Amino acid sequence: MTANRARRRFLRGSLAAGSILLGRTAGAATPDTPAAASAATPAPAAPYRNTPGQPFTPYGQPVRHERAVVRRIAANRDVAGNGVGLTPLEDLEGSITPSGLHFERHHNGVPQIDPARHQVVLHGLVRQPLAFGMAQLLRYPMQSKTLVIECSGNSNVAWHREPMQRPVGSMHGLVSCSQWSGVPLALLLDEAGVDRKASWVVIEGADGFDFSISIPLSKIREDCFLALYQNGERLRAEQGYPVRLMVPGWRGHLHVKWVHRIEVTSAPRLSRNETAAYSALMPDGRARIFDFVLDVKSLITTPTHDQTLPAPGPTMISGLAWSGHGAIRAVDVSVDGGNAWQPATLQQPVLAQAFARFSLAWNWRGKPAILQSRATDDSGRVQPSRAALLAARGHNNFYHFNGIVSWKVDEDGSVSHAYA
Ligand SMILES: Nc1nc2c(c(=O)[nH]1)N[C@H]1C(S)=C(S)[C@@H](COP(=O)(O)O)O[C@H]1N2
Ligand SMILES: [Mo]
Repeated sequence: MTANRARRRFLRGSLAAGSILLGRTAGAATPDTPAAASAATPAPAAPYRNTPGQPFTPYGQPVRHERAVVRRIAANRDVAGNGVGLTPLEDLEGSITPSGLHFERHHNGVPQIDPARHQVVLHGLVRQPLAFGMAQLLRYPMQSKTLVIECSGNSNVAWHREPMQRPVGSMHGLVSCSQWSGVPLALLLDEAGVDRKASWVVIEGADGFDFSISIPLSKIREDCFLALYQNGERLRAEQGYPVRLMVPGWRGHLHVKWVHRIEVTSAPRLSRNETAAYSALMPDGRARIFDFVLDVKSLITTPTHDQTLPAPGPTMISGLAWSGHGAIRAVDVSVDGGNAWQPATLQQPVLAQAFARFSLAWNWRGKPAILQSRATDDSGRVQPSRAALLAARGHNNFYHFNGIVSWKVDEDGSVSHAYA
């Protein structure tokens, strides 16, 4: 459906519902009800109409009315520095995650690095080992890409046997999307001169956890880069300041933060974070390891648990879709638990390996409903149902959930998480 057609349909719906609301609340409309939007008289002059406002500020912050929009932190009580902060997806619109709300996943806390003393060492199977200070790196040609990072542990509660009752962000908020700017690794590798025997690259972070990851040399050369900027400003400490690896479309744990060592090798390192962790035990007892690419996935971000639909009538269903394999081609939405599907509108432009925002105007008739979204990417891959994913991967899983997520709307308008 085109955006225009969707908008016309939604407007027709809201006009009809608006007049019903007006009938019901006539005389009692408050400025908060949608009915008041058409019935209101101009507000009395507020003080800011005739006095100067607040002074200038060196760095803008969210306004106090939005103070509740924050990451939810789940820190491991037994291991200092290990845990996550989840993006409150239900509070956001569009397809860029504000830097201060980008999810965070650390294994040993956030190191406080002085950029003047930090270096990235490039060594191993190269003609000339090199060390780059941050001031040097900043002088290389840069590229900018809008990219999703999703932790492999995102949505892991969806493997549980019972649906957990939490808002979408606190179950599925280990995914965010920023514009990242930095230096293509191919440039630095060419400068060092890569040996013919090389086939892997091991990247290591400076945090004291030995966070190292092996990535095939072909991917590193194709599109990986060292990011120095996030959404136009230098990286946040939580995102890897002063320098992090970006691996477009691949899983979150590969995006090594606080990079200080890059070793060109002929074999993967088989570090903890690519063997014991971030691999998956299959029903036949074998493990999937080096399972790199983000599967196609989508989530309805509103309505979600903890929200209540105010009244029957027009309701916006909105959410996010992404795929490591390319761009999102379509998102279909079902309001009856997957029997009938309607195409949602995608906000333009739709970028490869980035969030695509979808929406669908739905006329809720006050009856129970099950809301679902299903994404298809431009490689033709389709997001699987939860049942299909469980059948393929078994019940031993913790990582890589990309099944369809369902939200149940009850007659009273309350929304809960459901398995359908
Ligand atoms: N050095 C280092 N890099 C790291 C990690 C870490 O703990 N240390 N966590 C990884 C994991 S598991 C994920 S999902 C992403 C999270 O990136 P973010 O915190 O910027 O969202 O960083 C990855 N890079
Ligand atoms: Mo992760």
